[in-house]
Amino acid sequence: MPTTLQPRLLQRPLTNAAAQAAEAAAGLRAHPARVSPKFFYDTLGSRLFEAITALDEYYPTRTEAAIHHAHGAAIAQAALALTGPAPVLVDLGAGSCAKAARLFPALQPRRYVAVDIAVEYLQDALQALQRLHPQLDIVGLGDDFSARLQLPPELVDGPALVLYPGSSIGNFEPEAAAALLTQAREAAAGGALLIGVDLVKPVPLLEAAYDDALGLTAAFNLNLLRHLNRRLGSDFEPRQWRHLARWNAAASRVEMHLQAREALCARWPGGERAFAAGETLHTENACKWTPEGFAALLQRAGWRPQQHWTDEQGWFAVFLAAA
Ligand code: AVJ
Repeated sequence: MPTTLQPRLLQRPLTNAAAQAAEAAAGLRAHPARVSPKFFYDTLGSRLFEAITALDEYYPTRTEAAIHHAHGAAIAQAALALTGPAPVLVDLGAGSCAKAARLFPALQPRRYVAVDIAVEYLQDALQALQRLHPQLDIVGLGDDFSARLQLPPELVDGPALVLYPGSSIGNFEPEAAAALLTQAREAAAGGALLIGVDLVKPVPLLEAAYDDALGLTAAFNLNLLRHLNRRLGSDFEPRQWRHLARWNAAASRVEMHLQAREALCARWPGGERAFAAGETLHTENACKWTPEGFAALLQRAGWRPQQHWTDEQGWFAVFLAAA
């Protein structure tokens, strides 16, 4: 029998259930009400997102994959030139880990550190990955890095390649995005960043990507209410809400909201929130960038942008930056 490693799973005490429930309750009580998009990602939410990535309307995942397919060798070579051989690969919001796994052959990482808020989904993905790569040192970190990204120093014992694919950076408004990217630079220990960024494009394409014909995105958005019910002990009834997605031109972002179909009141231990008919709960921002704007954001966070790759239509970009 060959020796096989087991993925190690570390859970941050920071990702403390009570703190997250208090954060959700504070957002619900605010006017207008808002809840962080991180509350999409219980196990079902992670699965629904995975299904969204297969939709015709949802172009980001396949467009980013096509960029990696077309330029994979150049991207890996340029990244390794910054980190040195056999880097630690840090994957932020790893989810199914599929994007990182496709980079393993070219990068030959010495360790794969996968960070995600949905711990159980991450654990399942890592167990499957460990079977495919029995000799690779795999570490799962259950963490909410939206508050603060800080990796256990023993995991990054040399220049790391930080991977932040899928344009998840779009969930952060420019200020918060700069702060997270600054923390990512500190976490890279002199290495590099490979990050996927969704670009500004015609509004009908953007709105369709967040409001698909099958209603998967609507289900993904409504599932946040079920997740809150479990985390907070609230009594939201998803049938009382409708999914909204709209482009906010001034802020260059697609916004998702849940809109109350009727007057209602949600209650949870220690609080309640009444919603008028038509009132909204803001659940997500998906900020869209120009290549110039994103290069400037990287610089603001102390990164040195090296180069970026896009698809033919200029819909999505993959940026490489040096710490
Ligand atoms: C995982 C944050 C990149 O904003 O496109 C998909 C999440 N929301 N459909 C995105 C999402 C609605 C997705 N990210």
